[in-house]
Amino acid sequence: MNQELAEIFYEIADILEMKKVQWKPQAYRKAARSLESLGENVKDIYKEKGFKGLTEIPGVGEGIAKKIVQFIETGKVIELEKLKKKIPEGLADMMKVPGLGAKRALKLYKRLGIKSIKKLEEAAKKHEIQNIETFKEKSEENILKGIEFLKRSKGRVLLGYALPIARYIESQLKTLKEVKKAVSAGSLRRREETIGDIDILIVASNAEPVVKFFTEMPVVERVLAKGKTKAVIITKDDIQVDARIIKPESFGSALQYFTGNKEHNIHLRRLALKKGLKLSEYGLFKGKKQIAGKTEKEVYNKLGMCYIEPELRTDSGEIEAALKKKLPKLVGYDNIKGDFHVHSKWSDGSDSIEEIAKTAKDNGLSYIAICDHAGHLKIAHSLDEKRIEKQGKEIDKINKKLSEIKILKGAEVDIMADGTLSLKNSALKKLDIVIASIHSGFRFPKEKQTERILKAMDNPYVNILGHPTGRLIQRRESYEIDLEKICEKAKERKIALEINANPERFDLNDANVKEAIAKGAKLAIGTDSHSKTHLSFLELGAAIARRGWAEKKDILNCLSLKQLMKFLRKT
Ligand code: DGT
Ligand code: CA
Ligand code: CA
Ligand code: ZN
Repeated sequence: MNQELAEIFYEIADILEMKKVQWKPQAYRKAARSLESLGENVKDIYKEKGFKGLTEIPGVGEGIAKKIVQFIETGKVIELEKLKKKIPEGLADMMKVPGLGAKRALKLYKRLGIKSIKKLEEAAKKHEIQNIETFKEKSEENILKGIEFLKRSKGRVLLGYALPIARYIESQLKTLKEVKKAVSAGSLRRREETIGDIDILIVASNAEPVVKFFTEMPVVERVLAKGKTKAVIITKDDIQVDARIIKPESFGSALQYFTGNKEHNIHLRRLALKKGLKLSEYGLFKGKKQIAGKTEKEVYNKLGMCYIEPELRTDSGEIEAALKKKLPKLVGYDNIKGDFHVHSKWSDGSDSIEEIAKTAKDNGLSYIAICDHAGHLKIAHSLDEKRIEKQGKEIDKINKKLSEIKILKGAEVDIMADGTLSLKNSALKKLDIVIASIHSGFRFPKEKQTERILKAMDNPYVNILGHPTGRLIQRRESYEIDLEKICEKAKERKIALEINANPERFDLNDANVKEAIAKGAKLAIGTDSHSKTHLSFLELGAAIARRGWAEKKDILNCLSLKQLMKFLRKT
């Protein structure tokens, strides 16, 4: 239900944007983002706390709450139906093609009458699009890539969205007296950026009541399968959840097997066979005798290697490293001391600095950087020099008031087309921390884009390069850059590359992180929070770092405040 609603709100935002409506698109997107990261189903919230409960969801005002109620009651949001009537069917789908977007989709419709993804694909293949102004041969390639991309991502859910739901279901299951353990395995446990389905493993004293409970939970929309020790359901949010009841003696090997991934499993099984052993979800066997299986560690150790963290299990070198006992000591989730990228009410966030700081403190952080949009761009209520001064004074006051947490004065400035920044050095100089990001001009050719970023990184006050590749998962591919050069520059200039932990971004991603570390660059995890509830994305950022084989020394967030201030000071 939450995801469906989020998609409806994204769609409304896209259409409104196409119609050049101001502000509203941002409000809808904010609500959509918030719904996506909500653990509880809006339907349940409405049931328990009524209309008021809905308005307490960050980013949801009365207007949007009404639309949520409408959807709960009728399965529709009339606003979207109305908007859609004004644009041709299929055009809304076209707008979702990464690299095309709302405006250009509309242009193709007007000029070529294209109003479906199928027709779009045909036109691109027949090279009919490159003749339209602002489109080129390259655009056709990009459109085809975008369509492929869309087809691939269909049916998968963002990790940041699936994780709270999985945890919620685990906690529900644990309320049963029969349930000893309930753990999510699969891609979710590996912290992949998107999840096909959630796989929950349960150890229980008696399977029958557990299966009954699982298939009758309030979040269940449909039951796809129901057996003695296995069941499959679809939640109201349209996520498939597989549950299996496992015997305690094979819990470790089951967890190992169902965590995967498939390639990692196949590689392990091959190694087992070489040793004359047999590995399955039931255990590690020598002939008929089980020699391991109660814990995962036991399984890995008996195969002659050290334990491999789930985030690394992709068969991309981790098994070889584990055999040689050369795996990195991964950065831990509890090593993360702060957040570098937080927006407040001062720009386009929804909470005050004090509220955010209190939540951060409750979450156990020792510092956060308030980095609101700054500069002369009209987007997102950017702060000018004067407002930055004022904000600084507010931060001073709150810092005096709150102990145990330090708020750093920061800003997220735009990298302009020519590589200059949206705020003058005289203003940047006064800040503790500066993030520079690209928010426009995504389509520059690789060389120009890279030059632009490198130039921005030469600015003496930049500390972090924000969402370095610009991609949005399932929605927009990365802009073209020479990441290698950027990593080298980052090292040289003592600039950290951001791991933007927003569930839609994950930017840098795991593979990029690995590359950055190899090049000697440091990384800075930032949640890009636009609400205090988003601060919890920090753990997703840590997961990306871990998937990228990062150690503590690679991650700026592991520094103490004192060490950090030293790093940020440039001479
Ligand atoms: P997903 O759900 O598409 O995001 O990805 P996974 O990795 O969660 O895949 P899923 O749910 O199909 O299966 C869960 C795990 O079960 C998978 O990671 C590894 C294991 N598994 C599934 N199919 C096979 C298979 O054919 N061979 C082996 N060795 N393992 C498998
Ligand atoms: Ca799965
Ligand atoms: Ca599955
Ligand atoms: Zn930001």
